[in-house]
Amino acid sequence: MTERFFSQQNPVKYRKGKSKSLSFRWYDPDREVLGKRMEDQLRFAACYWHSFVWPGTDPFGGESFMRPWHGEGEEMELARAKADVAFEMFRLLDVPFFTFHDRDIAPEGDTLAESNRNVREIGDLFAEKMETAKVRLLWGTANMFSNRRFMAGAATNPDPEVFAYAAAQVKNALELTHQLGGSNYVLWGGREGYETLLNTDMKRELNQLGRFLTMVVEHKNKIGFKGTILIEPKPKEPTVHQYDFDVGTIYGMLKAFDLDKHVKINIEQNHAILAGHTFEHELALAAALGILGSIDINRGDYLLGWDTDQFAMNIPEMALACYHIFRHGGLGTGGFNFDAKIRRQSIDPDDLLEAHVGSMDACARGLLIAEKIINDGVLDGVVAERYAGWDKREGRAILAGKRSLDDLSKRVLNKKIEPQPRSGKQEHLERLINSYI
Ligand code: XUL
Ligand code: CO
Repeated sequence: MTERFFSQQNPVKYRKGKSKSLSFRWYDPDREVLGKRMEDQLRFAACYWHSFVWPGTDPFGGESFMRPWHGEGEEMELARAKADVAFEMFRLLDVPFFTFHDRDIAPEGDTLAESNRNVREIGDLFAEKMETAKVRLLWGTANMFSNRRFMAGAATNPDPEVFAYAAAQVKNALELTHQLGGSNYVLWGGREGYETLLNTDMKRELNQLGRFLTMVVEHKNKIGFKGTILIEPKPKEPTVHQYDFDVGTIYGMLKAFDLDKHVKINIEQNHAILAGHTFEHELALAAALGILGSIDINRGDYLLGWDTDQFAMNIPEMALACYHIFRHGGLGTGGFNFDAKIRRQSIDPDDLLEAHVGSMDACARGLLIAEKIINDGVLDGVVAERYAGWDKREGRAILAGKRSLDDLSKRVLNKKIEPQPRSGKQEHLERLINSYI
């Protein structure tokens, strides 16, 4: 199945200038950018679920891709065939990382014991393939949202038996991630939210979520997993209101449960938009709070109100995102994970390659633009100048808690202080940034 799935035989390469064959125009893994190889800065990952699990359905239509491993057959055989094609795609794209949910890689059994065994069996196959493949695991995660047992949430379920089941599932997925040398473990709160307040005790559910996250961190330490635990915010969908709403909400939650030193955030572009933010807002806030961990790179359709998870192709957007990521030194153990799906009509296997290559190029070009903006310090100077007063004696004293309302009132009244407004220079800066793009 592997040989015949993609028409391409050899890994996609960087080629200078225009080329008719599928090649990278901007993504040049060995090129040094901001002190590291481009490949080591961007740390691209291809995801298992959208590329190999999703069959092309939408709310109005069924399967459109008709992949061979979605047909009739023994389920574990099909899972192995799917793994062969997945690793073939990782090789052709020359991506350094991949990501998966437990349920993406192996069929669910009649009991959790059987499901766990299936997942571990395919995990062993991954380990075997990874001995000779270049690809590494960026992160693993558990799917605790597809099965109907999770319809009222996993950790935030009103039934403690569902909480326990979710805990047992995460233990298996976290241990497999550790076994495969994963750099991170992700928790996206699939159905950790509510549909209606009429049947919901929010205080209990939030406490349950805090307890669950604490147990994950405790188990990570127990097994000696050195990767980062990441939470992925999303404001809504599938539930009406999700508890992991956005970066700010998660930060508050982590503080409340004393987890802010142990957990970071995986920010997804399309989730930021659904929360009414820009991607840059979420990136800049997480960086400012010291909890920027990794990103799921994709884009929404600005005309549709749901999570379309399209491949990110907009270079100016990527440039500004890269600016916020790399001016703070990059993503550490994180990376750029393509939590992105081809459109339902892109039914040719090679469309998967086209999509990843196009988006890797858009990100690479964004990074190169960001490098120039960072190196020239264009924005740094303006921002530093704007806040300069806070670095002077009086500004520092206020922030250090050395001034009271009385003190400040006296000072303003005695010195007859009348602050002078200054321009925010927005259009000047927009013009400047455009000159880099
Ligand atoms: C859902 C989503 C997930 C997470 C992993 O919107 O983004 O695929 O990335 O569970
Ligand atoms: Co995601």
